[in-house]
Amino acid sequence: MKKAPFDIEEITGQFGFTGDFTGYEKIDNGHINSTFVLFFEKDGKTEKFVLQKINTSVFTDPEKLMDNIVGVTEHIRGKAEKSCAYANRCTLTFLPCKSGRYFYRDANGGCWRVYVYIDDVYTCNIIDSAEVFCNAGIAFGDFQNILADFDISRLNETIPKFHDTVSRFEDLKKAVVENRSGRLSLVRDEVDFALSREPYAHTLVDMIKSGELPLRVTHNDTKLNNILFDNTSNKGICIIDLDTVMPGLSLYDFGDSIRFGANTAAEDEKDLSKVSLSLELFEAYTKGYLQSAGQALCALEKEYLTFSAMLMTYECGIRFLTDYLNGDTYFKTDYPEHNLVRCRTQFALVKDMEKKERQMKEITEKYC
Ligand code: GN1
Ligand code: MG
Repeated sequence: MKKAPFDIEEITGQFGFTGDFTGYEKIDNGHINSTFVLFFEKDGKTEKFVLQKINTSVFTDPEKLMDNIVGVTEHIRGKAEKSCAYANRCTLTFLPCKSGRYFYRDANGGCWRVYVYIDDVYTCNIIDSAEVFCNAGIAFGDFQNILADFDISRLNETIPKFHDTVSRFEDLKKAVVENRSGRLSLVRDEVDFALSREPYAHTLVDMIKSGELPLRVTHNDTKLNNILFDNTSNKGICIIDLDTVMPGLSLYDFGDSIRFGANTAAEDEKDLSKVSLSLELFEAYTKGYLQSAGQALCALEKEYLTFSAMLMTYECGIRFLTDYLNGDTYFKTDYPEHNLVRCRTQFALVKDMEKKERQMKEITEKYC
């Protein structure tokens, strides 16, 4: 077995695994934390756990982070136990370490947490089945409904101003001025694209300030690969990656789902001719999401669904561009141009959505 990037004896001692460790797999889905599945043999059976190394440059206060996550998962479990036959598969179960906390800090400052692996599920990075994407919409809509009565004041702001698009826009302008990576001359077109759409950045932020849009418990990172789909039913049974659950706008969650899941290409596709907004997938998600969350949404939230997809895509493009200019200090990258490639797909998708705005609006109106 190749040497693991964690000390299994130390981790086992902390989280109390009782089987024999037989190996691990790395999961390469996220851009921030590092994730591994651990395998143990016990009484002739295989037990699996997920081990994550929390990125503490991004999540600087793991205590507050885990408070949010444990609070939210307990709330979901409490409701699921009353209404659902598979309550232990509807949310994540985190294990405490020896100190009783839900993360363990090693001698080098590394921060680790563990949850029980949920079996017989799959995740997707790209989807072509409208039916499964409709199920994704239902799953994120349900997530919002279940947490509608969770006391928002209990939530810590794990990353301040996370979807504050005005602040993200200012971050980009600062990165352009500082040009820390020396790459500015390579990205003039992308910077111009971002700057020319500044009004986008203000739209929702202004409506929060004026009190027109309500803050809700939101996931804030509703990528398709943050849903576990049941192997048999194809239903989205469990929402994962709860690090950014914070007060926010329902529109952030809707928009980010469309950004990632209704794109006909991967987030880091180099061939921009493959990037487009699938109206079929957009319709499927809208239908599922409004079916489960629609009743809770106000008229203004419904009116801005299409805009939110454009905004979240624009914001994500800005974030990748900012990181490229800053020298790739935030998102994990596989090669030097990775953030620029990701930025270009996002902006190509924004352009395509701008062309399809009228059709998108017709779809949201149909299901509202
Ligand atoms: C990051 O870790 P991951 O891949 O789920 C990021 C999201 C971005 C996303 C872009 C904490 O999510 O905000 O939308 O990459 N998470 C954080 O793919 O910044
Ligand atoms: Mg994440």
